[in-house]
Amino acid sequence: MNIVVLTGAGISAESGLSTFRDPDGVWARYDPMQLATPEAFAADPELVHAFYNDRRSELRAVRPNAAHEALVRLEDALGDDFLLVTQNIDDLHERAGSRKLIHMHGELRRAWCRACENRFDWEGDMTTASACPACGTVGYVRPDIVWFGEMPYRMEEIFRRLDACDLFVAIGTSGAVYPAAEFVEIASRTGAETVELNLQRSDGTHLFDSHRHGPATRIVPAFID
Ligand code: BJW
Repeated sequence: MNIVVLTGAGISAESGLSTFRDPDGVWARYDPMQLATPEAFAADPELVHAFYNDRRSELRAVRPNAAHEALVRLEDALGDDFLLVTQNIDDLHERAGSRKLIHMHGELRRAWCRACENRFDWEGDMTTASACPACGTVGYVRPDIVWFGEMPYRMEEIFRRLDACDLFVAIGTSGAVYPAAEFVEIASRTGAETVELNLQRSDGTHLFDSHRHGPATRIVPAFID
């Protein structure tokens, strides 16, 4: 059985990271158009750096939970027939032990130099005075994160795996952001069974063949084990 799993912010909620669109979510406190677009970064890079510096330091204080760990057991059982695609920019999947993982919206702990186009690991704060470790240029380093209006990463590979999968499982995502919101329909069209595991009904629940609702740390291990 070939399985593609898509995760969103809900899988990391019980580790202590905020989701985006819940009442206490990131976008209830901040305007995404002022922080998560290339235009926002061009207009006020220090504001955008400060937002991601805070989130990078939050990440250091949290740990993977039972849902991240259950996905590692699924990967161990399926090998090459498994692919995990996450919209999350945290690194809790890899800290739990996931290896076959695509960060389609980038990673908080990675940086991208717009002068030399290199991408590299990044710890600590990033500012407009940060120098690229590859080319030395100052002022061209940005978080390696996919903002609104930018192309998510490795989409060809993701679409190919969705076309070939037998089971598509979405975990902890509202289905509000494209192209990830369309994955369920792509998998359905090619005959895959589709399952939603989420705290509550999402915008896309009706698109899935079945759904289980509850906290990820309970419903994900129960589904997998
Ligand atoms: C729990 C839980 C618990 C809580 N247990 N569950 C078509 C139509 C309309 C618009 C567009 C369109 N196509 C493109 C667009 C524009 C745009 C878009 O989608 N806008 C919408 C708002 C309408 N999309 C883009 O710009 C994307 N680029 C693009 O499409 O390029 C062109 C392209 C076309 C075709 C193919 C390929 C490319 C880029 C999107 C970039 C998103 N970036 C962000 C922010 C950056 C990172 C950051 O700062 O962190 O990524 S936005 C934010 O939303 C973040 C997330 O990854 C993303 C998804 O959110 P997620 O994970 O679903 O979180 P929530 O909060 O929404 O939901 C959490 C869920 O968990 C809830 O349901 C809870 O109930 C649940 N939950 N606790 C289980 N304990």
